[in-house]
Amino acid sequence: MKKITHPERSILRYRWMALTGLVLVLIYTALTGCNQASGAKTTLSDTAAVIGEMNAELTHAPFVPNSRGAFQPEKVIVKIEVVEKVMKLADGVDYTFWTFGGSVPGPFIRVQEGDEVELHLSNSPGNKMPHNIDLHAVNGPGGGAEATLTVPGHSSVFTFRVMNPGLYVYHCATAPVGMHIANGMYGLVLVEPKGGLPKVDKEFYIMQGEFYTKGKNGEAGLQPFDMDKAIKEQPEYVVFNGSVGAATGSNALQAKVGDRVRLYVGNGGPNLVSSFHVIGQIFDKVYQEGGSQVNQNVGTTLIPSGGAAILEFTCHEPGTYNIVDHSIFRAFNQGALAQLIVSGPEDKVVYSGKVKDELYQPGSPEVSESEAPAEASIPDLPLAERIKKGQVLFETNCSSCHQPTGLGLPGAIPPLAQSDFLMNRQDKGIGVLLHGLNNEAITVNGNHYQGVMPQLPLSDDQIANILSYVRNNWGNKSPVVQEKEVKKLRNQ
Ligand code: HEC
Ligand SMILES: [Cu+2]
Repeated sequence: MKKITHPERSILRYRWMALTGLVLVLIYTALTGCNQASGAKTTLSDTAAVIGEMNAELTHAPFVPNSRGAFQPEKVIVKIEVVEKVMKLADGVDYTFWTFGGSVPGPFIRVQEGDEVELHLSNSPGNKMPHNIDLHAVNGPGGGAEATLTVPGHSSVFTFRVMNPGLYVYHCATAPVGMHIANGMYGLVLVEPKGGLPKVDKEFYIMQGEFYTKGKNGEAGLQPFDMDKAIKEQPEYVVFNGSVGAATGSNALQAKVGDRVRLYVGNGGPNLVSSFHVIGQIFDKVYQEGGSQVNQNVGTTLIPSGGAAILEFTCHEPGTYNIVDHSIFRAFNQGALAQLIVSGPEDKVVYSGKVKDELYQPGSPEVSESEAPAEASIPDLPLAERIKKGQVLFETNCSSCHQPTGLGLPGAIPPLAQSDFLMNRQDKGIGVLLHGLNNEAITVNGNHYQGVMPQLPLSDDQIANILSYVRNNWGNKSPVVQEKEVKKLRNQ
């Protein structure tokens, strides 16, 4: 403290001014109900008492670190290494990712309100670019970006107090910022409120992001970043957890009937806003934008670029649930698809499944089975005609899942192109189209699938057309499928 050397009078005047100031502040506070000043003070004195020191448990998506449980502020040391490396973006497609901790998204950081975080950011000596980290959980310039700008072969350290509970995005903010994010540099930090979030059975970490490759979606090989497409916001891939199929099929999230599930969902962007939805589930609790406001009973929630949300629901019914960006072409054509497989007993009251399937032909007189023409009287059509009609039917009924290429979606939807499962079947695939496949485990060309192929309301003639087309396209070859063959199996 500096010694006061002013004459007595000025000290008095200073005291008087200070007192007036304080009175004014009190009046202002009383009038506006604004207690920011005292609020900030409380937070600071609370956070001042940091007991102990620990290394943070960091996890890669879809896993989430355990809650510490003990709610007293600690000094938490978080060590993240930035690694630039080639990894798979889609089947046959590679990309040079820039990563926090070697994965996209980066590690999940879980801390508690009041903690002091000591963040160590190392830039691997093999890297080419400088990097840094901007954590949206930081109160301070650049969210830490300025304090952590690090060249390859160096390491930076800074500390921050987490004073606001919530779920926050972190990302690299080194110029060109968009490019660092587009290459995969993002992750989530959860600041648990005092007392913690309520306990649940399963917690998962999902993060969306887009990729802008020079080559079109599906074009094989190592794909460079395309700045023009990024500026125009026209990605080739929109994915969850860093690659197409990162959380589908054998990588799907798993839960049981009765489980309470909590999803920590982030959107790294760099550009798109996510219309996040789990097909067949209702988020009975949504911490909107990762904040403290809880919304209830939501079907689709918006997650801004650079934002997050905490979503909860209870699994009532077994099955495979597709997790999508409901800007739906992104899901079925660009990769924004994950899956949750719920196992356990069915509850027919909650969900009956299909109970009936009838032909619906408004205008034409009802045709009962017995009056329908006998198999023998149904005419055969030539292969070329069936293929032509079948192609149109395929495009409207099947290609959204099996894709126009017939290649399906890795891990989620099996291929029809050169499918040994389809081509070796005695019934030519008629049974699959008549009845669908309800969560049956099947193997197609050595890959395992367990999904739902819906039973579609198709007539015998239509099924014959579709199968004639499918079984003679994309390198498949086999005889025509006739309507009477379908009818015969339907009547069995
Ligand atoms: C909603 C998505 C969806 C639609 C629409 C769909 N399928 Fe499927 N299909 C699937 C899934 C998922 C499976 C795998 C089911 C399993 O794992 O048991 C499958 C399996 C199949 C199989 C057996 C596996 C294989 O690859 O050979 C055939 C054949 C098939 N579908 C044909 C079709 C045809 C033809 C259509 C259009 C009439 C169609 N599907 C429409 C999702 C779909
Ligand atoms: Cu970077």
